[in-house]
Amino acid sequence: MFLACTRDCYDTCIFRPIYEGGRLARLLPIGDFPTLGFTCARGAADVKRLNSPRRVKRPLLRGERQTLEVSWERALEELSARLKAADPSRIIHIDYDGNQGLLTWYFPARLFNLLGTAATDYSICSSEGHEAIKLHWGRSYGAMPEELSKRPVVFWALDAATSFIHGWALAKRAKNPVAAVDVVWTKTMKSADLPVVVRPGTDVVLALGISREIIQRKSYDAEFVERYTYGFDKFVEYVDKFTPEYVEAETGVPRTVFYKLVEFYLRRPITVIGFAIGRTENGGDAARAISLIHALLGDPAGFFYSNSGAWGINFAYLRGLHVAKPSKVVPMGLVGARISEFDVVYVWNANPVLTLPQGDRIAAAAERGDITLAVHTPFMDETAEAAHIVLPAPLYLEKDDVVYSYWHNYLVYNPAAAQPPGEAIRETLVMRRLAEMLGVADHQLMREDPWEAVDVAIRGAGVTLEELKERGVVRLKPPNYYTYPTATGRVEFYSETAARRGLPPLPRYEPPPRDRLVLTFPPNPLYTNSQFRDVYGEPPPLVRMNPSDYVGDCVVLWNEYGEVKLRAVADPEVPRGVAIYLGVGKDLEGRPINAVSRGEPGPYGGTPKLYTTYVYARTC
Ligand SMILES: Nc1nc2c(c(=O)[nH]1)N[C@H]1C(S)=C(S)[C@@H](COP(=O)(O)OP(=O)(O)OC[C@H]3O[C@@H](n4cnc5c(=O)[nH]c(N)nc54)[C@H](O)[C@@H]3O)O[C@H]1N2
Ligand SMILES: Nc1nc2c(c(=O)[nH]1)N[C@H]1C(S)=C(S)[C@@H](COP(=O)(O)OP(=O)(O)OC[C@H]3O[C@@H](n4cnc5c(=O)[nH]c(N)nc54)[C@H](O)[C@@H]3O)O[C@H]1N2
Ligand code: SF4
Ligand SMILES: [Mo]
Repeated sequence: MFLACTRDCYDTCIFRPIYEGGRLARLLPIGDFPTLGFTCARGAADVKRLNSPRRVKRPLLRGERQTLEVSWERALEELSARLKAADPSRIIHIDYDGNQGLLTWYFPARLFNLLGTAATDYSICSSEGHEAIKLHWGRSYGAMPEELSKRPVVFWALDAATSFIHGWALAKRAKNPVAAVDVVWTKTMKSADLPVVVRPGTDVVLALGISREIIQRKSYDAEFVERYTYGFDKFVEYVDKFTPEYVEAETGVPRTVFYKLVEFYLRRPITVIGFAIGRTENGGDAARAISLIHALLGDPAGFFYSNSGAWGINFAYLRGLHVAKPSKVVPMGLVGARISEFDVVYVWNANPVLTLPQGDRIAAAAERGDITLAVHTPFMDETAEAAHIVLPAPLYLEKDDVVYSYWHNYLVYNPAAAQPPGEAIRETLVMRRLAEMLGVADHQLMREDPWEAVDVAIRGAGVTLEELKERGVVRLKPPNYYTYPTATGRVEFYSETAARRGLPPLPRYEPPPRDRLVLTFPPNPLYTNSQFRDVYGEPPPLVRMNPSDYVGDCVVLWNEYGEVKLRAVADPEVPRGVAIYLGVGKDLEGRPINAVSRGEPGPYGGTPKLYTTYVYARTC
């Protein structure tokens, strides 16, 4: 029996559950690939969370004066009455990756798609890079995990030592050289053989400069270029202006370091392109340009961004998109700003009040009574605190599900390993009951048993549910790296696919302003986004900045979105013009840090540019 961690994390650790006295006592990381016998601070604390005092155990209804525990019947009657009263386009569901199980995250959206409500574009994390890379490759998947131990690795916009610990361990244990590209000195940067500090939002220039140099030196793979690519000549012409001098002037990377990185690339490394790149200024364009270096090198499995599309799992089927569609799609970074378009907001598997740009506006709208906010969650988080209806959900260890990884190719059947507390009920069942109350239970989308839907969805990955349940873990086939579903059927240096959609055919660069302080968010080792504060407490309301940007030990960071008040530390290790807040959290007054973060969607996949949030600083 195996269990896979369902958190939004590259690693998707696989464990063996250890029982003592009939109760789940701990999770033992498997010694084999890909978990290598160790896990993180969160994986080590999961069992403890089963009995956390922060668990929601019974449905709650918030009234004028007090919050009451109520029966499921009463809570769902209230919710279905609100849903019935609202125009479907004024209902939105916000769900993200608090738990990556197929039944927990994906399947419940069926009901909302059937009702024709609004949905988000699921863009908060990685869609910008997915869509950007697809413009050239027709797909966004890349290297298989084992490759990280076979070749040099470049971690680009990713603090792998903190947020991708098994990828990091594979690269480090192999003793091949490691390079890193970041805007600050993270743990990864400090232990990389070649750390490269870039100015925020300028990675695209660095990547195009590397391509220019590879072309100039005639070090590209002419045979691959000839046989598999399209638009090489236009690309050659385009990159010509990205000279080492221009690269240095725009990115701040000294020429000596730039040449070292070029030489690093001539050793055919794997580039791990961090999802974070898509959350930066020019980030989608950077992802495009970085991926194209590997086309020049004739190495179509040379980059790794996300392998979620590699296995053939039919996520759209789970969400019922083969039959029904949302009436409107709102970029995740703009839900807070556009909250007046809605009457009912239903949340599961996410904590948008804290994690989305301007998520505080969702809480404010609920407080004013402008929206009905309902959330299905295992924990009393910020969204639950603001909600009118709170429904208790089981944690991943308390329900069976199927778990995939966006990094490795092991599909896992997770059996339930513990009893849910109180009256916690799984997501699929809540949807079933709601469907009955709303009179749509007979629709084909709701009639299909959730497990049957999972069986259909994973067939494309070459496995049946029966086989998966029997074996516990199934190793999936690596994808084909030599077919390119683009407009021309080739890897497009010059993207006809983009041109047909009215998008720039070549990666574009808009110089970011240099006179603004950039607030960015390297990962915090103790949490996954907003999770695990029940174990490790609140992260400190602290920002670190260069002494030349420091204005005092209490600082107000402000911009057009709002302001936050933080404790400040002057740190010469932080480059000028950058301010760091680790991960997700709040300010000194309990306001979400994301009250100031940038919600503006990126041009390709709509991901908000929150990691390049421009702010001004003043003393408190
Ligand atoms: N411990 C821990 N692990 C996690 C998470 C967590 O919260 N904590 N979150 C999980 C999730 S949801 C995700 S998406 C992944 C996060 O993975 P990613 O988002 O892919 O990357 P991070 O490791 O958060 O690191 C992002 C890095 O980008 C840098 N950066 C910011 N702006 C720029 C820029 O313009 N250029 C470049 N080159 N770098 C820039 C930041 O300084 C930071 O070090 O990790 C997962 N794992
Ligand atoms: N300032 C700042 N903001 C960020 C980021 C950052 O680095 N800095 N990172 C961004 C990124 S990369 C991401 S992916 C998003 C993540 O944004 P979210 O997906 O909102 O983040 P999590 O904190 O992982 O929220 C997960 C929620 O799901 C709930 N949950 C966990 N398991 C289950 C379950 O089985 N069932 C149900 N119903 N609920 C469950 C948890 O209790 C938690 O409240 O945040 C983004 N926001
Ligand atoms: S959060 Fe990531 S590293 Fe930690 S147990 Fe889960 S998958 Fe493993
Ligand atoms: Mo993420």
